[in-house]
Order: sequence, then C-alpha cells, then structure tokens
Amino acid sequence: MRRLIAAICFAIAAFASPVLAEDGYDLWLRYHPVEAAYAAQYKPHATAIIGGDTPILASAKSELKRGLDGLLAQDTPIVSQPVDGAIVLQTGDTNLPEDGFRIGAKTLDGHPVTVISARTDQGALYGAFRLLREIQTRAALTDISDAPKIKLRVIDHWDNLNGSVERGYAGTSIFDWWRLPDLVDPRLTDYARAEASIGVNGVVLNNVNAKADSLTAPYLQKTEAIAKVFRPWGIKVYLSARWTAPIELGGLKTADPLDPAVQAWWNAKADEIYALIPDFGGFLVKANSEGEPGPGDYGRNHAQGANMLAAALKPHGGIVMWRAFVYSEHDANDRAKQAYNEFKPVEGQFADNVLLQIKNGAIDFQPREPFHPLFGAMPKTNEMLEVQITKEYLGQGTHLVYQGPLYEETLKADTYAEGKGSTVAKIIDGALDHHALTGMAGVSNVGDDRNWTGHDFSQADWYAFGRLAWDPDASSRDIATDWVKMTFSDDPAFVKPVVDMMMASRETAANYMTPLGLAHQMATGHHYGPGPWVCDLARPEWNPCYYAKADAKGIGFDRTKTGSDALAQYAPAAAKQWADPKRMDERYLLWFHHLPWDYKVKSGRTLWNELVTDYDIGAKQAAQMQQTWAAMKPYVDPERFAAVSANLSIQAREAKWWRDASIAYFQSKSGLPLPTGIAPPEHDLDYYKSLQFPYAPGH
Ligand code: BDP
Repeated sequence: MRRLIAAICFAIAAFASPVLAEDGYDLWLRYHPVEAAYAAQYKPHATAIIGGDTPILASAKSELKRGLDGLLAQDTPIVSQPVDGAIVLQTGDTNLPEDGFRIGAKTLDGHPVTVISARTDQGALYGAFRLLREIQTRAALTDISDAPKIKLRVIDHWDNLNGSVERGYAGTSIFDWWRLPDLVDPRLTDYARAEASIGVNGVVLNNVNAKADSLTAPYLQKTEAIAKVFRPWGIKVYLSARWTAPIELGGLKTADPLDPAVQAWWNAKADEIYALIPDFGGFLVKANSEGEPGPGDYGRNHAQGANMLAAALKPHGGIVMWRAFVYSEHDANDRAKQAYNEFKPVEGQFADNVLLQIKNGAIDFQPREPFHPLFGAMPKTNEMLEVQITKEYLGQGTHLVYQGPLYEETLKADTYAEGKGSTVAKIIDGALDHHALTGMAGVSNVGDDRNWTGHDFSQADWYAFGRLAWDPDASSRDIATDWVKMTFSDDPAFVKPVVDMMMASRETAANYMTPLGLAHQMATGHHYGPGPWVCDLARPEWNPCYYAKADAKGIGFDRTKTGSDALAQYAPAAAKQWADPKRMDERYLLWFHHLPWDYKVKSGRTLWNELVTDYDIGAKQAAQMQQTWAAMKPYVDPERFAAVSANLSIQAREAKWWRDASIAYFQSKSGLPLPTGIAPPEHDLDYYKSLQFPYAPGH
C-alpha cells in the first residue's frame, strides 16, 4: 500500500512538474500554460478570435488559437460576430505602415474587444505573434504599436540539392528536393511559422554556390511547392542564381550580360518562374567570388551583371541581392580591401531593384571584425547587411556563443559616412540616404535536427536575427531575455544568469579563438578548431599565417599607411578610432596593427603576455559556463538540460584546445616564456598540428 501511495505521489509530482521532457522542436513557440494569476488577468481579454479568411489571416487566427489555448489553458473559439473580450484582427488601416500593426482596446458593436489593426494581412499576422509574445514574456496588458524598419528580412539557406548544407551543423537540409513536389514535409509549415513569428518575410532556398539545376522546370515545380507552404505565412521564396545558367541550361555560348541572347534567356526564365510563382522574390547572386562564375569573366562589372538580372525581374516586381563578398587570387591587395576596390567604382550604377548584400566585416564572419568599409561608402546604392547565423567560425554546432551582441555591434557601429550617427543600422534601414528598398539577410543555421539548430542555444541566434532585422536598433540583451523566457522559463532565478552567460559568450569565444583582433586562425576547409600554423595553401589569403603575420619580432596585420592602408577605406572619423594603437579599442588591435611582442598594452602587460592571458581567460570562461548551467537544472526539462550540458563540456574541452594550440604556436614564434601563473599547453605544437578531422561537418 505504502509503495502504491509513493508511486501515485511520484506520478502526480512528475505530472505537475514544470519541467517535462522537451526536445526543442517548438522553439520559442512552446505556448506552455502561464501561471494561473497571470492567466486570470488575460482571459477576459482573450475570450474569442475574430478575423477575415484570407490565407494569411487564417494563419494568424490559427496561431492565436494555438497560442491562447496553450498559454491560458483554454479552448478559444474562432467566431464571426463580436463578443465581449474578443481579439479582433482588422486590416486595411491605411494610417499604418506596411506590415506594421497596432494592438489596443476598442468597442465594437457595443462589445469591449482587443483589436489588432494593420494595413496588410501580414501586419495582422505579426500583430498576432506579438500579442502571444507579450503573454509568453508576462508583459503587462498595454497598447502596442510597431512596424518593421527594414523591408526585406531574409534567411539565406546554403542548402544543396543533394540535401547537404554548406556550413550546416544541424543535420541535413529541411528541403527534401528529391521527393518534392509530391511529398511536402509538414515540418515546413512549422518552419514558416517560426520565421513569421520573428518577422522574416523571405527565404532563399539554395546555396549561393549555386547549381543551375535549381532553375530547370522540374526544380521550379519543387520551389513552387515550397512557396505554397510559405505564402500563408507571408514569406516569399527566392533562389540563388548560377551565373552561367544560360550556357549550362540554355546551350548558349556565353553568359555575357550585354549579349542580347543572354538577356533574352534570363527574361524568358523570369517569365517562366513568375507564371508558376507570381510572388517569387527574386535572385541572390554570388558572382566572381571563390571560383563562382560572373560578369567579370566577360569583362563586365558587377553593376552590368546585376542590372541584367534586375531588368528581367523588374516587370514582375522581383529584386536582385548581389553579394559583395568578392576577393581574387589575382589581386595581391589585402583581402580586406578587395570588395571595396571592386564596388566603389560602380557606385550609382545599380538599378533600383538591386541591393548590394554586404557581410558585416570585410573578411568573413570572424568572431570579431570591424564593420565592412562598404557601409556608407555607396550612398546611392541599396545596401543590405548579411550576417551568418550558422556558426562556421564560432564553434559551429557545439559551442554556446550567442551572436546577438555581434550583430548589435555591427548595427550600432558608426561609419561617420555622413557625420556622427551614420550607423550601419541607419544605412541598412534606409534612413540615412532615404532608400525604400532595404534589407538584412542571415545565413541559416537550420537543419533537420529535431531541435532545428543542433545546439539548443543556437536557436537564439536565429531568433535574434529576426528581431534585429525587424528593428536594427533593438538591444541584443532584451532579445535574449525574451528568448530565454519563451524558450525555457521566465523564472528570474533562471533568466538573469542565463542571459548574462549568453551576453558574455561571444567575448569568451573571441578570447579563446582570436583575441585582440586576430582573425581567421581556423583549420583549413572545415574551419573546425585551431590552425594558426597553416601557411602553405595555394592562395595567400586562405592561410591563417596571412592574417596573424606572427614572427620572432611581433604579430598583427598592419592596415595603416605603413601597411595595406585598409584604414583609408573608412571615413576619416571612423578610421581615426583605429589609427593609433595607444588610443583604440584593443579588441581590434591586431586587425589594424603589427606590433612588437614587447609592446605595452593598456593593462600594462606586454602584448605577448596579454595575448596569452586572453587565451587563458577565454578557456576559463568557457569552463565556467558549465557551472552556471549546472545550477540551472531545477528550471529546465531533463532532455534539453542534458543536451546543453553535453555541448558545454565539448565547448570547455575545445576552448582549452584552442588556447593550448594557439599558445604553443605563437610561442614557437615569439620564443618568450609564459607569464607567471599561466599553465603551459598540455601537448607540444606537433601534436596540435597532427590532428586531422576529415569528417568535420558542414564542409
Ligand atoms: C565562407 C564560407 C563558404 C561560403 C562563403 C560565401 O566558408 O563556404 O561559400 O563564405 O559566403 O564563409 O560565399
């Protein structure tokens, strides 16, 4: 009997536990019941749902029902006539900006209701998600009005047609190209819901290193099947276009953008696409970069290339996102200068439906880079920002590195292009130069892993991307706070330490991988783990040694006048902040300066001692995250708790590996002793050099 009672008590306790097993599939849209007292406040304002029947409004209503039913533990009816306390979706409010919304109390036919008013259906959908977020984060009931500051909020999938994902660390592609269009994975609807919930309104389906096959009739049918799933969630599909498609598919002899036959081929291709997908978004293009073909192969410049595609899309309302990520093995210039050198001369020549898509920094998604010098340098061009959500250079699938602060750092960076306050955010939201066509893109970290992103905390990068693309002035801490509450728990004893850990994590990673402004010290190809010693690759700028330039005397890349003078590509007031090593933010020190090992940094240490100390701090901070998380056990379901714990132990181990391998290598150059109190690397340099990872993912 006693046993039975104990078993019953155990069963009740387990059932009542707020921490039932979860697998992360629901992301930040879990809609678990809120506390009774909070629910009681809300229930009178959420008695029913009313709204029109267009596909997008139907999505909004179904999401509201799903959310309210879960959060308030009720069965919310969808009704057609106003009743007291209904939530009403109203569209056509021409006073509101496109896709904006207002949420507030009103009286309708004598009934007190909450109205989500919007100009467009999409605005109403965003309002619905916003209302749910308010409840999820336990916000007080108040009037809200909001609108996206950026027009195109786009996720770029680097997904290949064979199902693999370039730089993907969360399984294989969610797009099953082989079985589409017949089999459409229901998961794609949940994917679209997640994107819509953070305001994303465009998805590029295939890798920028594109195959022409995506543009063939069978593959366009497959794309159309995906578009059908995305449309009710306000999401347009885009494709990466392969420059030489007219040759590969059309049998033409050339892909010269000035050739009438080439133009005719693209015009016909655009007509074919729009006949099938009338709201097709347009093309993303990687041209003349890392071996991809482009207009440069025919002696034409980027504007001539982009404009040819833009002309084909224009009659249908489509746009071109032309990537600025270019560098060439034939160019002996500092790689950080090459994109600016290629694009600045064609300023003013791009068609109005072209956006130049510029990575946050001039090299490649490093743990820290100064903002790209092209921001603000081309005021007549529509400039959009590209960030990487997937963590190619930030610990890939296993490190907890919240990128919100990285994105925020770029967005808040002042280019001084038109005086103080010319932030990257103001450039990409169009405010500075009055552009209407604006955009921000993020390279996806989503795969077919059950929790979408591999690491549970990598969901936060996806979430933060969406929120910052909606409002580039938002705070990454506020975003992390919302995400933590929605994804795990709103208990302050959980939220505070976890948000603090997230906010510090990017600095931690920069410390154990690339402190003091070092960059690109990762191993070759897969970019997994350290490889600072690599110096024998065909192209100079593929080698980590190119970036650190460490020798017996010192370390760092001189980008001042005495070196590559990349500094001169920035507006003088921006350049000034990095010109003097004595007066700059030392987190960028070695990005801009080559300095002797005995150079004194602000802490009073020598550069050598500081470098070693930073690696050491980074490794310790990574280990510390394990303790922070261990204390969070009572607040998290066992499945996610264990998964995050496992990843944190991998991270602590790999942070130490980064520390040890880097110190061993740089000590082989400096020949200097370690500062007192700093433990020597566990192994010798040859050991670290010998490690091989042929099966590292994402490559
Ligand atoms: C680099 C990646 C490479 C991409 C390239 C790009 O290593 O896989 O193709 O960027 O952005 O970060 O095109």
